[in-house]
Amino acid sequence: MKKVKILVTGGAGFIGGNFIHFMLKKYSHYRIYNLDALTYAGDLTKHKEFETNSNYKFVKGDITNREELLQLFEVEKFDYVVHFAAESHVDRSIIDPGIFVKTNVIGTQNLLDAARQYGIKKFVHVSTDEVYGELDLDPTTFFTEDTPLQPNSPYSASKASSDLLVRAYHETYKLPVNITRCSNNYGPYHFPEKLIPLTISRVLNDEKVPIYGDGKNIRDWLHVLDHCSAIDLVMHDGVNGEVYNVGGHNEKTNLEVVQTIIKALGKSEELILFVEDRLGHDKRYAIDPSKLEKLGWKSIYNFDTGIAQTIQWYVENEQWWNEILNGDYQKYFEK
Ligand code: NAD
Ligand code: TDX
Repeated sequence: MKKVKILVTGGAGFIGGNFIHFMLKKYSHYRIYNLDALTYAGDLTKHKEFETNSNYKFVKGDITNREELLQLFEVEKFDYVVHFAAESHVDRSIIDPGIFVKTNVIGTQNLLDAARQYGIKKFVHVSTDEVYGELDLDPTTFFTEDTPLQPNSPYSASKASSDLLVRAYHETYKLPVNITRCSNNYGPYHFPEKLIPLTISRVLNDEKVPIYGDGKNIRDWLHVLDHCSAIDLVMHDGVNGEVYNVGGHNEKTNLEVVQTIIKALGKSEELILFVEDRLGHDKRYAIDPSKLEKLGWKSIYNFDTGIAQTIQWYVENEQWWNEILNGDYQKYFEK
């Protein structure tokens, strides 16, 4: 049987990496191409078990390199594109916005052009709830797919820009696209610059955990495997041109998240260090996932079980995150 070819961009990162695991374990007739530039956030050790799997192929490449990308599409003739590759960390975007525009906007446009030129069944663009801006603390308000785009950070502005290009390629050229906008993911292989893995790794090392501002900002936590099942569903059944929000109604303040981790690891709350607030820090994110649920999606994880498993994973995989912490990352963290 001819294999269906899926191009996954950013598959050496956190969510793309989990998505590749999820798809290779679920389907035997898909051949996955992992296109990744291996920036500081990319790591291939997570795919070691698939190195000899004929359904998996790593391609080192940069989505901002248009010619290279067109050449790859010319040779491989992909059936699907699932686009994760991005600069993804808000704090880095505050320090250096330029690379966010280059990768997230120009890189996405290059991919859209390649998909248009060579034809595909579906282009899934993985975006974020941050494009909607922030909600106030009223717990009855949620982001829906109709919430206006009001990004507040250079990161979310670059993601919103890429979303608008994806939409335009559907409206103008009838490219079969979907956009997914998910809340904060957590789970295995989460890069330790983000709140949950940063907290777990620092608490395990008895180091202070920086909490921005008063710690009352709220995020809606989604287990990465629930996100993967959502993308799988949208890729196959999403109505062309539609946006789908992904979230599991797991709202927590940052302080609650950090306290949960400290408690689970049997350490003292004296490790908490309140520090200066993030510039433009969004107060609250919360997703209404009912449109995706109507399509057939259901989350499996609640925060209590998901965070317990995630902490356990970090305890058992200390070598993975220690290697990252001992590399160039340290210079960024100090900055
Ligand atoms: P990540 O930073 O862990 O991984 C990004 C990957 O993209 C890395 O492997 C990196 O090497 C690769 N990459 C970066 N620039 C590239 C380029 N120019 N060409 C090719 N590859 C490049 O990110 P993540 O957390 O896995 O996020 C994946 C996607 O999901 C992003 O688009 C992000 O905006 C979105 N998202 C993430 C979250 C979250 O909580 N992590 C939530 C909502 C949306
Ligand atoms: O050291 C920290 N202390 C702290 O209080 C860090 C790193 C974060 N925080 C706060 C800021 C946020 O309110 O914790 C919250 C979560 O921060 P991040 O993990 O940096 O995530 P966030 O900024 O919410 O963005 C994430 O979710 C949406 C991803 O990084 C994005 O890629 C995604 O689009």
